[in-house]
Amino acid sequence: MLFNQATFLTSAANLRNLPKTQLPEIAFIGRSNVGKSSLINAIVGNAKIAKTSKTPGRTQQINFFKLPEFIIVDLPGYGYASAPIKVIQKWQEFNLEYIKNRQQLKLVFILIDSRIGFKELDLNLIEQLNEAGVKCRIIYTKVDQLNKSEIEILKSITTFNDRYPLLEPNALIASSKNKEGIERIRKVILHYIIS
Ligand SMILES: Nc1nc2c(ncn2[C@@H]2O[C@H](COP(=O)(O)OP(=O)(O)OP(=O)(O)O)[C@@H](O)[C@H]2O)c(=O)[nH]1
Ligand SMILES: [Mg+2]
Repeated sequence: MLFNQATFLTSAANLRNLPKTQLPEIAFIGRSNVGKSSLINAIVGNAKIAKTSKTPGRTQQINFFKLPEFIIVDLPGYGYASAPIKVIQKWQEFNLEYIKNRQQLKLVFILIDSRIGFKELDLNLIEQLNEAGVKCRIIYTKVDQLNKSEIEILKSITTFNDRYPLLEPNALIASSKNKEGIERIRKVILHYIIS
């Protein structure tokens, strides 16, 4: 299967170091500790490819993972992180520079911790993605912490789309722990890299 052929390609801390490929890219962004790196590992079926941590702010550069036909991008988290505020602001500026300048970026998954919900920074991000003309889609993470009816409620949420036309209406759900929702996310990725 295509997904388990992922390999680490490179890390970048500024625009000059972005990999010079034309392959389509799918990026994952969200608050620190929301589960971005864990989700990437679950999607590619390799628990060690993206470094995960209990300490928020683990991913401090943009990490690129290469698959045969596309690239998965792990973006540094925003919100709280165990790093000085100036350093965090720098990652955020770089995240936005990447998002605004990357021609081959097909979709940004915005991860929201299903137990916490949306924060102001998440809404700011959706706004900025819309201004940049980049499609985005919500994934609620860590749904292994919810019961069935709470999960059903999350799946039925289709808000914000009238305000943010580039936000795809149907949110996805995921658990890196019990792998719920992972196959669906793989299908969605394949859809966007060919569109
Ligand atoms: N219960 C549960 N915990 C999870 C899940 N995914 C991640 N975690 C935990 O959440 C913590 C953060 O996970 P990461 O994948 O490192 O989060 P991240 O968003 O990459 O964090 P930064 O790189 O710091 O921005 C770790 O302790 C993980 O074990 C999940 O699906 N379920
Ligand atoms: Mg990470």
